[in-house]
Amino acid sequence: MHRLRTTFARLGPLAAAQTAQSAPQSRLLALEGGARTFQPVRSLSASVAAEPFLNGTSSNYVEEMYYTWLEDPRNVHKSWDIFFRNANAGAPPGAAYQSPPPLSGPSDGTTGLRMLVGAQPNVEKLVKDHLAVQSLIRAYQVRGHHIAKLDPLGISCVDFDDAPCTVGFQNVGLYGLTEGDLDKVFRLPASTFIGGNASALPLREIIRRLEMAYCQHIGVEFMFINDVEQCQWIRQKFETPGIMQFSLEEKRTLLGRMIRSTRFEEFLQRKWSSEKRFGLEGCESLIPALKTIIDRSSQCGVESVILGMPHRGRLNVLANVIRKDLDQIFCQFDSKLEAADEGSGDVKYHLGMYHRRMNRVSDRYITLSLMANPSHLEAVDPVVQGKTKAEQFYSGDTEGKRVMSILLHGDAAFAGQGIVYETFHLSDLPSYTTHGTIHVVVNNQIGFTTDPRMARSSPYPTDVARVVNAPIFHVNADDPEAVMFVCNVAAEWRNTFHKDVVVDLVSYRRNGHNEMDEPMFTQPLMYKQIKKQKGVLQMFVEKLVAEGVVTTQHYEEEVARYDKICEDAFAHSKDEKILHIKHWLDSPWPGFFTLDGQPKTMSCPSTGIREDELCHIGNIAASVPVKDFMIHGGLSRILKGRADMVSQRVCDWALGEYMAFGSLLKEGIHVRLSGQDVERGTFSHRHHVLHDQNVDKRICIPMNSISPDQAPYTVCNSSLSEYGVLGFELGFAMASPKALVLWEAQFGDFHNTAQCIIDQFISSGQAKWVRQNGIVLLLPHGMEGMGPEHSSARPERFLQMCNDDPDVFPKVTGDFAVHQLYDCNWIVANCSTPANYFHVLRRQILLPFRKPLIVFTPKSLLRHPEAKSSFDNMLPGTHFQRLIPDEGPAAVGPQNVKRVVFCTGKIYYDLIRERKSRGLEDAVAVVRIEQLSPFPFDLVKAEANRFQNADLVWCQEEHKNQGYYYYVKPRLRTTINRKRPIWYAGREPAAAPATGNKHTHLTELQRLLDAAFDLETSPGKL
Ligand SMILES: Cc1ncc(C[n+]2csc(CCOP(=O)(O)OP(=O)(O)O)c2C)c(N)n1
Ligand SMILES: [Mg+2]
Repeated sequence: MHRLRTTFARLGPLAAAQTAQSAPQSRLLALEGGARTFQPVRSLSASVAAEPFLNGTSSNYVEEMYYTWLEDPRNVHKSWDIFFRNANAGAPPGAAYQSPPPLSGPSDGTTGLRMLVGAQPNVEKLVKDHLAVQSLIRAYQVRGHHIAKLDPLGISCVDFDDAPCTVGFQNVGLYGLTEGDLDKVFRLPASTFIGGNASALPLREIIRRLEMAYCQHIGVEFMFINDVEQCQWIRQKFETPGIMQFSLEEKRTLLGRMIRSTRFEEFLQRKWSSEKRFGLEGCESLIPALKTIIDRSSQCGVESVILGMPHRGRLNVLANVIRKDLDQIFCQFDSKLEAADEGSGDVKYHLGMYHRRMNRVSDRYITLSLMANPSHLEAVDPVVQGKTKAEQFYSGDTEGKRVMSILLHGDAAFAGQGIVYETFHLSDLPSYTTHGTIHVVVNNQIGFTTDPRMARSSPYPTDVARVVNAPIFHVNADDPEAVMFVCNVAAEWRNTFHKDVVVDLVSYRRNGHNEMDEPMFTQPLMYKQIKKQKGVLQMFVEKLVAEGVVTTQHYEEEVARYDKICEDAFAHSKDEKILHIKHWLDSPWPGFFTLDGQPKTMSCPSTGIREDELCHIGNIAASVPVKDFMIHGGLSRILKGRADMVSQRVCDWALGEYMAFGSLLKEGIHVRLSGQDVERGTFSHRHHVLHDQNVDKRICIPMNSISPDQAPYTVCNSSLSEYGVLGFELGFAMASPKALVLWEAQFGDFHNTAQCIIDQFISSGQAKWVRQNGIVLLLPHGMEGMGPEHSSARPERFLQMCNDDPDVFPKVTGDFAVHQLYDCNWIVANCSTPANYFHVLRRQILLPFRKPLIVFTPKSLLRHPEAKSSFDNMLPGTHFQRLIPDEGPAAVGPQNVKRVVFCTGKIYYDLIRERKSRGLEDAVAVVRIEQLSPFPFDLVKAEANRFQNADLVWCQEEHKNQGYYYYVKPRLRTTINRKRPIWYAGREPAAAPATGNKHTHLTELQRLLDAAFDLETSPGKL
């Protein structure tokens, strides 16, 4: 909104000028400022001889006279007035000039002078011509890219909806100009830089320069940008005559980079001709493009660059941009090498990398990291953004001057994947901005076998970037100098405006989708053309030799030198005996592990805290630590309720969370909670950000007032995105192990739109890429009669992906709980008490390693009078309870217990209510499994053994094909060694997670409670 207003104000004067059509022409011209044509000058060349006072040296003076006359003819001497009237009226050479009247002549000053024609009609023509030229210039700026020679193959199918071309010499008629106007001189408007030092040019030259700027190998899309200053900046970068020139040194460096890029792929092709590598052939200039961006950014002060990219050209980027040792890359091709690390590992074109080195161009150190990523195209985009944001945050880089990201994209994926759009929409949000990302599209005009006509509905693959006003630089990738030029501009843009920018490398794909793939099946004509296409390196070196920049001999020596580097590395790679995925780590955590990458201990201290700390944090949670701050009356009651709880030494869910966050902050751990409406909390229970009821935008975050040396607390409402925001937070959590990063879904079921992040990164990231991550997912879950949506966070899906073996009872030795956690791929918990929630959050940080944590969180329990915890359960010595045994009468006389009902989460409260109403408190024990995965085999076994005479029941409120049933069933059976039957009390299988009918909901609930407590009949067998 703020931006819109600014834009409107800036557009103001222009709008006024546009509506001033009825004003006298002279005034109109004056309003247009410098945008004026000067007809006498354009007739100069023809009339110099006839009107000798018009010559090169007097032209400035004549021009000034002319403009003064335009503003008001009375401001100049009568002789000039007559001259300009006649000239404008089209007087032939020599006829416009009349001798000045005598100074003592008649007062009107015109007597005796020959006025050829009235000035009015020709001033109109003058205005029209000037506007026409201005429109033409603008047309080039807006649409020049339509006719730029972007496609190296010359077969481009960019579809502009058959809109006719509006630029070019042949189209001047569209603007009311004629061929005869081409040699007339026009004053240039302030909105162009094509003149250089000249303020006026003949129309022919204007067009020529515009064609040079906008219609060669670079197509610039930027005129949709709302900010006038930004548009001017771009115009200056592309229009200034002679701006695209490089020194000999720069050209030679560029050649060297092209050699490396090209010969690297050729080397791999020679050595491993039948291996998939997703080579870069056809877009080799990607390597100099990235190197140029990095060099320029480094010169501008950037110290760390985080890259995300898909498969195409990845090995080349690792080798020639990040500078991974070539032997390390080559040994990845050796199928006989054994893996040194646990886990699945990943294919070579998905692995990441981290490297710090000196940048030779800037003479400064720079850290480059390429994030490991799954095959799912574009999924890594938000992850890169999150990691970049975190690095900026932890290094105090509030404006993104030192840390930046570069994202690479394929043309088909950039247009097709919605996550690209979600990521763009994070780019300018205060808690998510990385202050500008440089996007580079490897636009090879094909996606696997699909050509752009079938792959997108927009003309360019890059149109999605327009939503955030990012300028888009299309460039013919067969022109390395043009590529280098736009990459420099892109880096400067990012450094100047700290906004996103796109470089679209229009190229082709010389091979099929991979090296084994036959492209002629589906794109025969395109590939016939490609076969004829000379390689970009060859064309470039021919050009440089012709220009005298290098000799053929120099070129050949350079090629031989690089080939030898590859050969030597290949020889070394044979010495490698074992593959270390650890060498491909993209986010090291220095100091967190031992030098061998192991946890420093294998135990976890108590997660409880002192009573005075609980009270202090509780009181902060109940206060408004800012003077004269008026909060809402309803909130005052909530805060008062918190204060009462503190005095009674109890916590509800929100206060338990407060205690966990507050205590970690006090211990120097940064806490970041992100998601939709998390500041208040979907269920209006959290209220971490208070709003002054009288002052707009005045807010207060009491969590940041816990202690003067605490770590900062970040709580941020996110955009309405799950995929993008969860990916972002995952990336944020990757940067440091000393932070608790949480993402909360509005309702648990919405996590399914982020499934890709969960499947490809969270559940399997460590196994694939040996990197750990302690992200926490908070997923509101529970069957509360609210219908099929909003009820289930789909625990079954998370549990299905757990890696603990259901059929093997583990060895219980040492600190079993910690070892189990170390071995698991993630932790799944369903806490039934605020204290346990408090402990599980704190344990995330106090563990000597990091694992993702999935917590199913309550809705109605947030306000349930019994869902409260005493401070006693949070004091030093206490810890997270993986299982909460029955502590009532059943525990006192276990031999009398007839049934043990195992359950998890909210159903516990329904069960104990029902048990009480049936008077079965000593006959039925209710045991809560709080940590579902890794499964607490040891504790479940102890409970089963305790109640030897009881039958065993698994009770859940979810439908049988959902919830926990299929996960706990084999594990319970393994625990009791299949010696006792276990029964099931729960809902029948169903397609939808819950009924939409309240009555049915209650009937179903009662039925499952009946099944759980009817001791005479056994429910269905598990
Ligand atoms: C989300 C997703 N869907 C489908 C695929 C399968 N796939 C792999 S590469 C590819 C084509 C990608 O085309 P483009 O983005 O233009 O990149 P290019 O391969 O041309 O470099 C497809 C469809 C994938 N990897 N990820
Ligand atoms: Mg493509």
